[in-house]
Amino acid sequence: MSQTWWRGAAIYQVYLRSFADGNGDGAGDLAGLRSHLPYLKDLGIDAIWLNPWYPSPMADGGYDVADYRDIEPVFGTLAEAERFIEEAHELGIKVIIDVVPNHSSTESAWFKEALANPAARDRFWFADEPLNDWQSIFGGSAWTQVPDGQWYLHLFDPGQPDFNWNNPEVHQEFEDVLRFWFDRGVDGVRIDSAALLIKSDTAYEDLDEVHDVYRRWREVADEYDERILIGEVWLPDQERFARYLRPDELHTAFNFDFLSCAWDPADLRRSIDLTLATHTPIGAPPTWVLANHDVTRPVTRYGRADTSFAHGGALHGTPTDLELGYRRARAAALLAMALPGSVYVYQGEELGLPEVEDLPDEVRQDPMYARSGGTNPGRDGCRIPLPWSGDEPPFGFGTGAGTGAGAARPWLPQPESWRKLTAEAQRTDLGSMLNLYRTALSLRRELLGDGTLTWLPSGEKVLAFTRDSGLTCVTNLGAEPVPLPAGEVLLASGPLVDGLLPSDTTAWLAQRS
Ligand code: TEU
Repeated sequence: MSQTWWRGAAIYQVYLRSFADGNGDGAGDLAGLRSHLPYLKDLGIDAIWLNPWYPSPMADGGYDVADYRDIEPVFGTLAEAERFIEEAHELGIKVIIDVVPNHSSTESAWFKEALANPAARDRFWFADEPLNDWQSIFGGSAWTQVPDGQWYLHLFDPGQPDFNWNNPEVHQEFEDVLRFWFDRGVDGVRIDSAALLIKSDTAYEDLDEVHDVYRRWREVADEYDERILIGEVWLPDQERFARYLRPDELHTAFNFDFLSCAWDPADLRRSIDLTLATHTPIGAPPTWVLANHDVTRPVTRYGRADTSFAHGGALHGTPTDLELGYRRARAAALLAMALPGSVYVYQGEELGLPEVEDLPDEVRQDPMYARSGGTNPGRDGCRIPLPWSGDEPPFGFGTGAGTGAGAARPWLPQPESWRKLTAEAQRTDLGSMLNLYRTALSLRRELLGDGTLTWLPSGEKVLAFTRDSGLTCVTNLGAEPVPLPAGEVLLASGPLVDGLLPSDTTAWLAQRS
């Protein structure tokens, strides 16, 4: 791959706990991931991004990190992680890991030291009383009291104490952590909650000093070949967002504006234009994201009356037309994959998995659910263990799971109806979501990726553009079928009708020369 492999990459997000269980204990692990590397190679992705794989009490699915230099025993060992990195590289797949610099875990050595010794509290935000009335992003107060009476700040769960980035030790620690993983061959890091690190007494989002952190991190990354920094930056203001992508800061950042869009031609076109307008002048490639481990799955979201995504708006029990959502998710995938820049695929997206909305309350694990008093269903519904094969749960998720007495069930239950959605069932079905993704990713590799886009004239319910290679992408978001421009149809998200592109369908065409 070129020096700039990441500019046009297709990056597959692995939520390790739910990907594949290699030892039958009910939780996904590195052994499971390693055994499915050929599947990912065959799917046609360029890189894997793994959610946190570090030792963790799992107060927030691993985003509460107890040790940044080791692997959670449920997932495997450091030696296995190194083996995984080598095996991925042998297949030509890059490896991106998650780094969580905003907060730690109450089980981290630093926090335990701070609890034991009030003189060792400066790496976190401790105070005699809460310094403000901030609310945790998961609900409830952002301050928790410790037994000796002081309070500490946690923007997320109480199990996730925030670091004090005014302390130089915190800077040094994370630069060392980056080197620790780059030395082990990791190709990039996804930076969790990247805009929240720096705090004043009254604000914590997007303070200017945060850019100094990333300038320094960029210097560290540049000590190595082709290592990239990817920001998780949720900011409504695109000008502010673009500041993270200046040439001496992060390489790319997730495009949450696009992810949050309704299935609506004007909204999508606005977001695409805005994205290109903010990225092009600074030379940063855009990213296109439809799903991740925090977001209602697109098949479900696009089947509702309100197809946009907003945090806290992930309410379950909303009437949903899953067939409609599925058709739109196919069309959206081809649209996203045709846009210039890199694209993310969240595990299970390629299988067309819906959100699981009917989990029994007692199995829900996301702290958002408990901390909102149950008013927010949380994010467990998009984190259900993948269905690989077979006719009944656990659908090949675990080698041992469910096959004998004492075998553990997957950590979240899978719906019976997923028998139709297993990777095995979809492999031989040419019309399946899996084969749509596979074909699209292969064509994308040949004809798309980084570069420019030219809009074509079209009706207002249609998005039509060509790419440098001549590939034309047309998405019909209107109710009526529309004619296609001249050219050979290479791929379509659904069948054409009398040569016309039906509602909620995308086609890719090659121009006739
Ligand atoms: O997410 C940051 C973030 O802002 C989200 O928490 C978002 O507000 C929430 O998911 C609502 O849906 C990152 C991770 O992606 C998320 O999984 C973690 O829970 C969070 O950081 C804390 O580490």
